[in-house]
Amino acid sequence: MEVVNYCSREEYCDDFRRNILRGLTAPQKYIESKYFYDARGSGLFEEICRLPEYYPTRTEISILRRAAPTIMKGFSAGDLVELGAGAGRKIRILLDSIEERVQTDLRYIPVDVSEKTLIEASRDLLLHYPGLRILGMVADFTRHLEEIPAEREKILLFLGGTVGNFREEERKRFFRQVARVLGRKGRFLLGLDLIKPRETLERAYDDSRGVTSDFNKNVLAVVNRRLQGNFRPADFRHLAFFNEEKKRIEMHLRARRRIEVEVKALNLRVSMAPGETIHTEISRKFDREEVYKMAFEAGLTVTRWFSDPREWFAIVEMRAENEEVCFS
Ligand code: AVJ
Repeated sequence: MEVVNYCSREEYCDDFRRNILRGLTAPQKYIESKYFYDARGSGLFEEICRLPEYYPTRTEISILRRAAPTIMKGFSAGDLVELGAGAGRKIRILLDSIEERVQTDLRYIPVDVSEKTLIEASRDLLLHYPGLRILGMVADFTRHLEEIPAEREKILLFLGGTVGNFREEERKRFFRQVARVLGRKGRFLLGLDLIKPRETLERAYDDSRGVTSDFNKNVLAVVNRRLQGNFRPADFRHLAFFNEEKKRIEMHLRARRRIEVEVKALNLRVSMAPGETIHTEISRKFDREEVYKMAFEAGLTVTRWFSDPREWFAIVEMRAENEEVCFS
């Protein structure tokens, strides 16, 4: 196993400070959802994935199981690049679908901002696939996509529906970068949550056991710890609703009373009126037409569409549209 690191702590902290300052002084206060995932937040997210109401993870895994042989057919030499790899559970489904008699020369390239997660997951994976080559990239997939090795044919995986957390302009930029990185034969596998009845969506983001509420409020503890803040999570209520016009779940933290908070490291005082909210997440839901349009705008073509019988979630395969050449 080899690991390369593209993230510096200073850069991360500068970015964090800037983002929090901007978000907490905006007319509609916000905190970006990428900051949910410290150690406790990642643990709470794992717990969310096991909730009966939270359908995306379970649905995506069932789709992946069925699609894996088709996806992997003929791909015996090349790189499997996974953005936001996490615990590495999904890659196993792909590796397990390769017929045993096939000789492979595959390399797994997990990309994750957490070096600890990356190394632990890779060690674990090596116990099951001793011959697998692994190149871990400690990197932020919104910034370091160009660092992905270009030489070999690749499948780029971005699963879990995380693309739904991007704002529209971030998503466009991301897709264009992906198109560039893919190269001539590369494929992009994207996990997307689809539009469905409001009740199902809202239950998934406001579960009866309150795990999503804890997950949402944990972001305040992240700000407190990193920037010497004194938010009291109990002063806020978890709010999650489907914004039909914008086709997205929104999560907010709503002040139960008047709030006066100090964020010492930013030299910032924050006041909130009762009922005022901090917007903490968007989770965009898509339909087929829109996916085709997004792909097209970035110079990508949809080549396969895998879904579940209820069409609650999709794994979409795309390729970059390249100019034709006279050799191959
Ligand atoms: C990690 C982006 C897939 O948007 O559904 C889960 C995060 N937020 N419950 C999502 C999340 C609230 C999740 N993703």
